[in-house]
Order: sequence, then structure tokens, then C-alpha cells
Amino acid sequence: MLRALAGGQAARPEPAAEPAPSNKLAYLGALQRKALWLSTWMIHNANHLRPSRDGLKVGGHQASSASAATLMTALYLDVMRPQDRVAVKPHAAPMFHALQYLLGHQTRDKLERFRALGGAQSYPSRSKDGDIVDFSTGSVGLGVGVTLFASLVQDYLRLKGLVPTDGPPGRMIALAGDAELDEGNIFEALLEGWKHDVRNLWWIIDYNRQSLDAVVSDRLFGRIDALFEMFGWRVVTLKYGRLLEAAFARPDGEQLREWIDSCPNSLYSALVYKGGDGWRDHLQRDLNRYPGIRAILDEHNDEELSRLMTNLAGHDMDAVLDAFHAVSDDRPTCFIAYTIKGYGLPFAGHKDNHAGLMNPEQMAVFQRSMGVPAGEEWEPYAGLDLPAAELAAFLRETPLAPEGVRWQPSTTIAVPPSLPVPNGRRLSTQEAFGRILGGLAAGKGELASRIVTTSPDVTVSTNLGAWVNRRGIFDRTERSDTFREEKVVSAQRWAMSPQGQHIELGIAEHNLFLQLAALGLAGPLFGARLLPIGTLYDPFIKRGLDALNYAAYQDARFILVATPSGITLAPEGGAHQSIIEPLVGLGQPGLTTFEPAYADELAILLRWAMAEIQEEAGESVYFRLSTRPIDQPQRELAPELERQVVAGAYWLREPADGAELAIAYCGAVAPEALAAWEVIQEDVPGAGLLAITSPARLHRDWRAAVAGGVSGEIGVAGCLLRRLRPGAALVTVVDAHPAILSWLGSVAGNAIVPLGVDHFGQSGDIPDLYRTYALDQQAIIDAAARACLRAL
Ligand SMILES: Cc1ncc(C[n+]2csc(CCOP(=O)(O)OP(=O)(O)O)c2C)c(N)n1
Ligand SMILES: [Mg+2]
Repeated sequence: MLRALAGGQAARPEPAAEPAPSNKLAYLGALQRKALWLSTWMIHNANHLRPSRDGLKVGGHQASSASAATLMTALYLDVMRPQDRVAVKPHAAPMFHALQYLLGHQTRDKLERFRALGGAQSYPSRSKDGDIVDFSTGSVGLGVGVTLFASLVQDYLRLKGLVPTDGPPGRMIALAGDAELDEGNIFEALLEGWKHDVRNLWWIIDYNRQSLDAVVSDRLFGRIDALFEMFGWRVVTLKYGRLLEAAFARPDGEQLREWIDSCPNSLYSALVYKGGDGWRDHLQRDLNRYPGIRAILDEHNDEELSRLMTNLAGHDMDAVLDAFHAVSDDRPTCFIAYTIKGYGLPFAGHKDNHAGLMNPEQMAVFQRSMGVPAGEEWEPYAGLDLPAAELAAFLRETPLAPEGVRWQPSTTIAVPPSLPVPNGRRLSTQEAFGRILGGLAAGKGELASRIVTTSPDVTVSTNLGAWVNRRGIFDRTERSDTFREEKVVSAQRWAMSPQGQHIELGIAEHNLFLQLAALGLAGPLFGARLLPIGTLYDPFIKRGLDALNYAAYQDARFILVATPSGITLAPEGGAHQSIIEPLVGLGQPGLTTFEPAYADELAILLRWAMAEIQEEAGESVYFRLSTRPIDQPQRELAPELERQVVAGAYWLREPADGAELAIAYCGAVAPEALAAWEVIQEDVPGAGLLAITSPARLHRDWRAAVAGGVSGEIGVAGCLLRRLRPGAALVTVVDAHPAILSWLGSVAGNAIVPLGVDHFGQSGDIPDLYRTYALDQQAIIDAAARACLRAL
């Protein structure tokens, strides 16, 4: 095992000057015991005592919780301060709930309904467990990563004076499973954090050397400490507990250390599982090489030997407290805490224990060993050998005990009734976006001061240039723009300072979404609302999709501007053209998606989005924009039309009542749809042209309307399409997968021919590509003819 960092008892900072109260260790020891009991009992109750109606195993992670019992008890009941924020490793949720219960922030009812509807969640969840959770976790690696970006957000707010700075900053803490470090996103975050000189960050690795399938290889962790140190982190290794350290200090005791250090992970784990006689057997076999161990074997019975050999520092409260309290500066710190998965439970160390559950017989034995009387399983202090009143008083004094301190209130930022529409006869939506934001940057209002933009190395090419020129790039320190100082001409200023309002990221879309998750939680996490806008290339949404889902899952609020997109990005070819992203936008909970065609629509929608992300029941907003300049309608949008733009669709050309045909388009193909409509309406007088700004909103509205059970209710799309004859022909056209609109055929029973792209793109110009992929004027006219035939 223990081979991994053999000899590497890394520098542990000196213990804090202030001594711990003498009985603190006893209280924490007792409460840790209770938290272990409650975490296992809540899982047992869910699996064995609650009646099952579906025959499914309920599950829960007794071993993962036990592994983190000491670390989490130390954190929650002693070390953490109200301003600290934590991402708990997903599979320690039961331990988390147990500790919250002891603190008085979780109810017995929810524990009894662990993993049931409305009960404590399987994995800590902001949206389901509420105010006790800082960061949701579940998809391994993301919780760890988001803490890094949250520390950057904290700096951003403090350096600008947007939050009080008289108190110390919070520490952003991730309690990570060791296998989480297999996820690449952690290292992407680490690189980005180094560039931004992140502070106040603690990553505590529960190094139990087990993942889901088995015991992990010894090799990786041999490099982990060096890797963190390379990025400027302090590494504190918590390897051996006090008992083992004392044994090593005996004459020849070093031989025991050597034996353990050279023991492979899998053998150590197997012996943990086998217990005292297993250890004795193996140690005796090695006495020739390590004769100094004999005295230790002679002086310990099997039970004592087992306790000694499993005395890793991650289960030694004294060692854990010392290590945590010793860190008082803001340097990012990685604690590698050696632990045993399932510590204290019958399957401790067994390679298959990840989803293992104690059976009723094992649980009965465990209950006796915990001294918990039957019927008092949920009692907070039953079976502990310290007076309940003292434990309760100790808990009341812990810094996290007071109610209502975690989620911070923040004020709403006023959004003006309208944003100016960029003028120009020909514009792309991307250019319009850049100009609207550039206009806001020039203003002095509070709205602009709360906007923060971020982009993974595509700031300029997604048209954030004007914004950045005016508002600057954020950095903890002033950094001059060398090109400007050297008088090299550039349209783009690139100076950095704490006042900057753009966070420039390296190319890693995962990082962008984690950054947006953290920025989008600035209100509840730190008490100051930000209006984050992230830009990226549309096809690379796929690159960070799990992190986008993660951000949405925890209800972080932000605006995502994805551009360029589709085969409309013609010469760029298939590698840069997006196809399925609008479907992602439609399917992703927590996200509202728009694909406007014209600048005036975008101005309305961007304003709406800034208000929407601040609504209690609002969502984040995703815009899919294009680089194709198109002729702009010269018009004043009436309030009713504005409402329709937001609702998702309006008639660009009204149909006659009972019309035989309509063309519905979305986004950059507007000119082709318009040109086709002009030809078609000569043959089919009264044909309509429907402008769709949000397939996603239309779909959601339609679903809600038909699910509502009101007879004849077919929502916004239905009301629009009802203008046509029942069963009339409908052609939909979009530079994306056609499924994004093809469902429209079923809204009012139209004969539909959906056009769109369902093959990889390729290089070309727009006329060639639109012809090849059947999006051009002729393709629309042909599709209309086919739809009319189907509609007969
Ligand atoms: C992204 C992702 N992939 C796979 C899983 C399934 N999974 C759950 S736990 C786990 C292993 C976790 O091991 P570790 O992080 O060491 O946790 P611990 O040993 O503390 O339980 C895996 C692969 C997941 N939750 N998330
Ligand atoms: Mg593990």
C-alpha cells in the first residue's frame, strides 16, 4: 500500500498554537461513532425494513460512508466555519445526512425516507436536499472541480468589494474519493487554477485505495503528491495513526513501517478484511526479513493486532484534527488521508464492498457492538458512553450548528425594459450579440457591473471583444497589456486586473461549465448575485456536456451563448459544425434554449434571459447563434409580437385563415425560408411563414398544455397552427437535426415534411451546402410540394 507514498510522510505543518479542549476528542469520537451508526442504519432501514413495492434493491453506500466517517466528523463538527463551502464525495451522502441530523439540520423523517420520494437524497443535492448542501455531487470528479471555480468566484467578489471583506474568506472544500482522481476534469481544473492562482481551496482525498470494481493500482498515487506540488499546492499526507506511529517508535519498530510500506494495496485490503489472524499469519511468514516485528506480534492479541494494523491516520481523529487545524493560510492544500473502505464494518477492506450492505444478522451484531438498544436506533445519543446533555451542548457550540446560515440572500439586479437593437441592414446574430454586449459595457448601470463573461479561449471569435475592451479581463493582480505597451497595433485590449469582468479560460469546455456553475451560484454561495455569460463554439457543448448538466442540476443560473453553429458555418467543415446541440437544449432540464434569426429578436431575448436567470423558478438560458449575416427586417416589434418572440414563435408572414400550407423555419435559414415562401405563395395563396425562435419553449408549452387535460388545449404552437386548415401541409426547416421541429406535425395534425441536417457537415459555401443538405430555397419548395400532396 502503502507502498504508494512509501517513505513519503510529507511535511505536515506545525499543529495550531491553540490547544484543543481536552474533552473535545472524546465528544468527537463519540459523535463519529454515532454518525457511523446512523449512516449504516439509514441504509439498512431503506433496504431491509421499509417495505419494497417494486423488488428493486434500494442501495446506499455503507462502506464509502464509513471510510469518510472521521474526516467528515472532524470537518462538520469542528473544523468548518459558516463561510466554508463543501462538495462531499457522492457516496458519502448517508454520512453527510447523519452529521446534518446531529447538527439539527436534517429530520428523522427524511432519514427514514432515505432514497424514497421526498426523503434524504442518495447523493447530496442542492435542489432536493436544500439549504444544507453547498454543491451537489453524483458524477464523480465534478464536485471536486467546482470547488476550484467557486474559490475563483469568491476572489472575484471580494476583490471587487461585492461582498463584505471584513471577515476571513471561506475555504472551498472538496471531500473526494481517491478514484475521482481518475477523472480528467480534475486535472483540467488544476491547470486552470494554477493560471488563476486560486486560493482557499482544500481537497481532502479519502485514500481508501478502492474504487467501485476493486482495489486500485498502487502506481497512480505514487505521483499524486508530486503532481499537486508542481502546481503550487501544499500536500499534507495523513498516513499512519497515533498507534502505528507509537509502534514505529519502538526499538526495531521501523521494520513494521517498512513491512507496511512495501505491502501492496490489494494484500493490505485483503488482510484488513481477514482481521487479526490474517495479519498474524502474514507477518509471521516475513519474520526472517523483519525480525523486529516479533515483539509486536507477541504483545498484541488478534483483536489488538487488527486495530494496530488498520490504524491509518484518516481514522485517527487526533491526527486529522491536527492536520486540518494546522493549515491557517490560503495556499491551496491537498490532504491525502489514508483510510479503509468500510472501516469498522464487517466488510472493511473487501474489494467488492462498494455496493455491499450488511445483512440483517451482521447488522444485529453491529447494533450490539454499538450498544444501541432496540427501538432507539434513531436516537442521537443512544449507546454512547458520554452524557447526552454534554454531547448536545457540545454540538450546540459547533460553528455550523446555528440555523439558516448557509444559503445567502442576494438582491435582484434591475433589467431595463428593453435593450437597444443594433442597427444595420445585414447582421449575423453573433455580431448583434457582440454589439448589444458592447453597448452594455459602455453604460454605467448596475446591470453591467454584475455581468461577468467567460470563455474557453474563444472570447474574440465569439464576439466578446467589444465587451472585453471596455470591461477588461479579471485577474487577482494587475497585468499589463504588453502588445499595447509595445505599441503593437491590436483591436483587442488584453490588460488584466481585479476590476476586470471577463474570466479568460484555457480551452477546456468542461472548465467553462464548471466556472458557469460556480458563477451562477454566486448569490446563494456568497450573497452577491452575478449575471454570468459564457461563450463557446456550439459543437463543443458536447465536450462539456456532463458539466453543463451538472451546472443545471444544481440550479446554477447563467446565459450560454453558443456560436458559430450548424453547416451555416460553411467553410469550417464538419469538425466545427453542430447538429444535435439544439436537441440537447430541448432535452436539458434547467435550460431554456433559443435560436433567433434576427437582431431585434435577440435583443428582446437577451433582456428576457437576464431577468429569467434571476427568477426564483427561472432557468439558465442557451442561445444558439450564427455567423451568417442576413438582411434584417426594418420593423418596430409591437408588445404582442415581443411576447410571441419570447414564447417561441410568431407569424413572419400571416397565413390566410384556413390556409393550405405553412413554412416554419428556425435560425439562420430564415432567408431561404422567406425566398421559398415568396415563390410558393404565388401557387398557394395565403400560405404562412412561421418564425420559430425557440423550439424548446414551444415543445415544453405544448407538453404542458396537452398534459393539463383541458380538452382542445394545444398551447402556443397549436394556437398558431390552428390558423391553417386542419391537416394542412407544413414544412419545417432548421440548420440542425430535423427532429428539433418534426414533432410540430402532431400538434394540430399537419402533414409535415421536416428539413434539417442529419449527416456530418463538410466544407463548402452556403449555396453548395444548403443544396447538398436540402436546406435551400428549392429544397423548401420541393418539400412544400410533397407536404401538399400528403395533405390532400
Ligand atoms: C462520472 C461517473 N462515472 C461513474 C460513476 C459510478 N461510480 C460510482 S462510485 C465509483 C467509484 C468511486 O470510488 P472512489 O471515488 O474511490 O469512492 P469511495 O472509494 O470513497 O467510495 C464509480 C465508478 C459515477 N458516479 N460517476
Ligand atoms: Mg476509494
